[in-house]
Amino acid sequence: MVKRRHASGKSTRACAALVCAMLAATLSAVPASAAAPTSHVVTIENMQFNPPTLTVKRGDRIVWINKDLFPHTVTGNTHAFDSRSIAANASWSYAPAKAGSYPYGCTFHPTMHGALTVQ
Ligand SMILES: [Cu+2]
Repeated sequence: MVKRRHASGKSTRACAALVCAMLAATLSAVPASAAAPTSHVVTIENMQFNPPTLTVKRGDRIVWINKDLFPHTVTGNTHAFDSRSIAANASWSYAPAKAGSYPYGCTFHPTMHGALTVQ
């Protein structure tokens, strides 16, 4: 991955710059190909993934946003993906390339479960 500086002259706001940058990249960097990928948002709040189940297409991007005051992870049960720790008010995104069913959870809180289906 090549890290690029902000190319635009847009003002950099003080709001959680990293999160904003990630979201902006997620929402604006989608190539205008024939089958444009869709972005999906899963909110992590009150120790729950919401929505708990989500069906997407290959190449779609899912953004998990942690709205709790403590960290969580988004970790596939088979470790097909693993966010590692997502801090409070931070987010993590993932674009699955392979179809399949991916139950996942939070390694910090074993009661937290979600499921991702990729078509
Ligand atoms: Cu958690």
